[in-house]
Amino acid sequence: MVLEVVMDLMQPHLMASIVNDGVMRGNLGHIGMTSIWMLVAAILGTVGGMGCTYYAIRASVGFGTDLRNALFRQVQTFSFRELDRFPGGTLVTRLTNDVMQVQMLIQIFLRMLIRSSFLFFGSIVMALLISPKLSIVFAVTLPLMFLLLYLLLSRSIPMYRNLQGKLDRVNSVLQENLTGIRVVKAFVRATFERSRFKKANEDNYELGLKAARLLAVNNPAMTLLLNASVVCILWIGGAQSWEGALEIGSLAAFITYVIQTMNAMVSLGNTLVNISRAKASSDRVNELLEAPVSMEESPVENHHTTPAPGRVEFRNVSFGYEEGGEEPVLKDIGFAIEPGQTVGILGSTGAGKSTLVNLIPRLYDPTEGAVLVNGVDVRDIPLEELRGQVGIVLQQAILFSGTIRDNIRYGKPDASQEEVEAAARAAEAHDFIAAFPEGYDTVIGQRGVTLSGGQKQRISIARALLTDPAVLILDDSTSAVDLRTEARIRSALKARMAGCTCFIIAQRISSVAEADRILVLEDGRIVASGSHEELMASSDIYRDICESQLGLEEASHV
Ligand code: DUT
Ligand code: MG
Repeated sequence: MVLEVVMDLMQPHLMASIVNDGVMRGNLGHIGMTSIWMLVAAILGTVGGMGCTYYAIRASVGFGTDLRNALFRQVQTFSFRELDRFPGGTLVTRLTNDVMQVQMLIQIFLRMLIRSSFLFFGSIVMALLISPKLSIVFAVTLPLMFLLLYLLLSRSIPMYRNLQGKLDRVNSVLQENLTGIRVVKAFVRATFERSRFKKANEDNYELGLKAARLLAVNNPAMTLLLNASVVCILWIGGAQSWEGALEIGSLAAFITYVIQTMNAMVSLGNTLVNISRAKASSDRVNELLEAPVSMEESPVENHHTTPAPGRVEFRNVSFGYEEGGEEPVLKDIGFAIEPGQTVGILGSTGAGKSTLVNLIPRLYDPTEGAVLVNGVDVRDIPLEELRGQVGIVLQQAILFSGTIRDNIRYGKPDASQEEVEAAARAAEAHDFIAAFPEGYDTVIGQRGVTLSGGQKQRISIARALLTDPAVLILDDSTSAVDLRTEARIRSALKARMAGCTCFIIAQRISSVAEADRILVLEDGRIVASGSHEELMASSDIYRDICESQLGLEEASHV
């Protein structure tokens, strides 16, 4: 860049030499020589410019790539709490659009900002060298120029920052619609969504137009100022040249330097606008990078390894999603489950069942009290080890794009075909998988769209079974499976997971009636606990639930 700018600064100087020493004195040889020098300077300048562009792009693209990697790494360290704070949509925007903006900024910075500042100061120095007297013009034009720029920037910078917010809005409406497009269609809300998008899009357009108008007024004003100063220079410089104090070629070069100075200022202004625009993006990127990760691994000296099998204990556990304030979701939960026992958890929707089991593999940390596995606080067990021992089937079955086999062995990538098949059989998934023409090699779409809800649930159960966990948690994992299949899964599980501690969350009494222990959760508290027979004898709440389901399809079974 320095090479390009120096060559740019040389050109008017060489031009002046051609006029002064060549044209005015009729020296054809000098004209030829100097022209060649001008050509050489132009070529050198171009080479410098190309080199600068290449390295600027290389640096900025490399920076963008590193930044995206760093962000991705950061997101991977997030616990569920941070994931709640940054929903998927904004993560995508931040990792793509915002990183892109910052990347552009680096490039602009490396090229335009450096070029403009060098050109600005260089041209002033060159002009001073030609005629200190004429340079007085700068004393008038520069302050005026700064004033104009100040007016422009002070008004356009907030506008552009706003514009980034409008763009965010367009992106988030788009994002929401893409993920929810099926719901939009099912409720015939396309017209509404279209107008919502149109509104966000037009807001963006209008603000963009307003900012552009500001620039449209500014540029002619700058040009006016520029032309006025050229007239002044011609006026004063013309008189000097008449008196022989200034050669005509030098006057022409001087004017060129003034024009370069002013152009550099205009592009400096534009660069500043761009920078302020990218500032919004870089703030958003930083917010993500600097988000404190709430779930720290405890120091190594506190670490305990827990030999399987899994004994699970809750000691006076309370938990709230919002820190402080709000009423907690779980209140003073206490129970202990011996290895190999099966626990059923019942409770109306929103009672806190999923929240409770999520504390076992430490997807969240309790606000008060402690969760213990084999007598050790889960916070003192290395995360990887803990989660290796606790297999959880989350309430919402999420599969990855890829083959069914790869999905099942997600937690144990080196599992053999026999192991995969055995897990699939226990989850009652083998038969429908084998019925696909390509069997376990069947590729499923991005969210497993080619499978039914019950099929997805069974594949996620197989995925959890394959890792042979000491503690298995099924969070309403058979809700989309018919009763007969569910009963078969239950007996297969009993055979396969003998000795494993199981937590089964369910809505149907029949799913948990055989459990060693049933916990009934209501509004974040355990209101009844015991085996089916004990609860039938002692708990009104449990009997109520039973009676509401008895007489329905499950009566015979229970
Ligand atoms: N909740 C949150 N944030 C979350 C998840 C849940 O605030 O990320 C609230 C909603 C509800 C309570 O916690 O009031 C308990 O939710 P949970 O998902 O534990 O309820 P559930 O018993 O599993 O309900 P369902 O049977 O509908 O799965
Ligand atoms: Mg739930």
